[in-house]
Formats: sequence, C-alpha cells, structure tokens
Amino acid sequence: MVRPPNQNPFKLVVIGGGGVGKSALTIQFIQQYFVSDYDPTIEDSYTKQCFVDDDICQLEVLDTAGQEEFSTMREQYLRSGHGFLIVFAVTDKNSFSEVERLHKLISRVKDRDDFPVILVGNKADLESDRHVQRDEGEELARRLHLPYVECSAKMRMNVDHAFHHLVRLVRRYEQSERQSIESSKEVVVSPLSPLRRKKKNCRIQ
Ligand SMILES: Nc1nc2c(ncn2[C@@H]2O[C@H](COP(=O)(O)OP(=O)(O)OP(=O)(O)O)[C@@H](O)[C@H]2O)c(=O)[nH]1
Ligand SMILES: [Mg+2]
Repeated sequence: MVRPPNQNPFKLVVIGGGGVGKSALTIQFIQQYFVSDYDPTIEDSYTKQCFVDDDICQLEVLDTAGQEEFSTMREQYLRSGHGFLIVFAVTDKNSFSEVERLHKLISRVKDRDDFPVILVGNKADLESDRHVQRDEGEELARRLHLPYVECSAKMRMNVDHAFHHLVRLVRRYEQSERQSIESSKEVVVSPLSPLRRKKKNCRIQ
C-alpha cells in the first residue's frame, strides 16, 4: 500500500507491552506534557501537523493497548499502519522479550520484513531501575534490522526524534515502492516497443 505523496496522513502506530509508556510518549509528542498516572489504554488516536526536514506532514498517531485483554483491534491497525514504533521499557525485561514477537506480527501482516519500524527503549531516565542495557537494545535492533532509540517520555528525551525518524523511514520506503512500481511498468511496456516501431515503419512505407 503506497500513500499518495503529500496527501493522506502518515499513520504511525505505537505498540508494545502494557505500562511501557506508549501513551506517555504519544501525549508528550502531540501535546508536550508528561502523564504521570497510569490509565491502561484501549485505543486512542491523535492528529498532528509538523515539519520533518522542512516538509510539512499530517500525522495520525494511534496509541494502542498493551494489555492483552484490550488488544482486539490489533489486526486492523497492523494492516492500516504506515509505520510502527515498537516500545519496551528499559526497566522491564518482559516488555523487551515481547519485541521480537511484535516485529514478527508486523512482518507477517505486511508480508515483508523491511517495513518501516523503529525500536524504542523508553523510561531511560530510570537508570537505577534499568534491567535492559543499552547494548542489549542495540543488539536486538541490529538483529531485526531496526533503528534503536532510547527515550524518556518523562524528560522529553528523544521523543520528537523517534517520531520524526519514523516519518523519514516511511517516506524512504514509499519512495522506493513507487520507484519499483514505475520500473515494473517499464518492463511491461518495453516488449511492446518493437511492435509499435514496426507498425509505424509499415505506415511510412
Ligand atoms: N519515569 C518514567 N515513567 C514513565 C515514562 N513513560 C511512562 N512512564 C510512566 O509509566 C506508567 C505507564 O505509562 P503509560 O504511558 O500509561 O503506559 P502504556 O504503555 O500506555 O500502557 P498501556 O496503555 O496499558 O499499554 C505511567 O505511570 C507513566 O507515567 C518515562 O519515560 N519515565
Ligand atoms: Mg497506554
């Protein structure tokens, strides 16, 4: 699915385990404040217009449920998303163990493993409670061929950077999709060209 350029919004989907800070990151990005209470999400959608590399873009950010009992809409948003942030908390080893399964789900639904996805290690301000080291995050990201960003929704650290980086990946991905569609058209057209030339030659004679 290729989004027409400068039209429809970029649909960015935030997924990950329960309580890792998906809502806190999303709200910090969209509304610039930190939510300190924990209120498990069912599903929330936000829109924002912003500049990424001097180009304006319309974003639709979907904040999803981490808790399994609320995750009924998963198939739907996996299908419609243009890019994904897979979030875990550096304080929560279980949320880190979830990452690979979520990445596989995206690859399965999109039927390809180079879809725009970013791995986010959140709660990086809680250094003394850290249970996932930075190099473990980097290692997993390398293995899955994903960029890795450590964030703190609380300190507003790297929050814009993560979302903007994902927009860049979506743009790059869509550009290469458009190019491969264009070149496949050329392949279809080229066998006809000699025929066309022949006909034209006939008429001239
Ligand atoms: N110290 C710190 N706390 C955070 C950070 N991000 C989120 N939290 C806290 O962690 C708790 C859970 O955050 P949420 O954003 O609600 O987590 P979630 O991933 O949306 O959870 P679900 O909606 O259940 O999937 C809240 O109390 C947040 O204030 C962070 O970067 N640093
Ligand atoms: Mg939430």
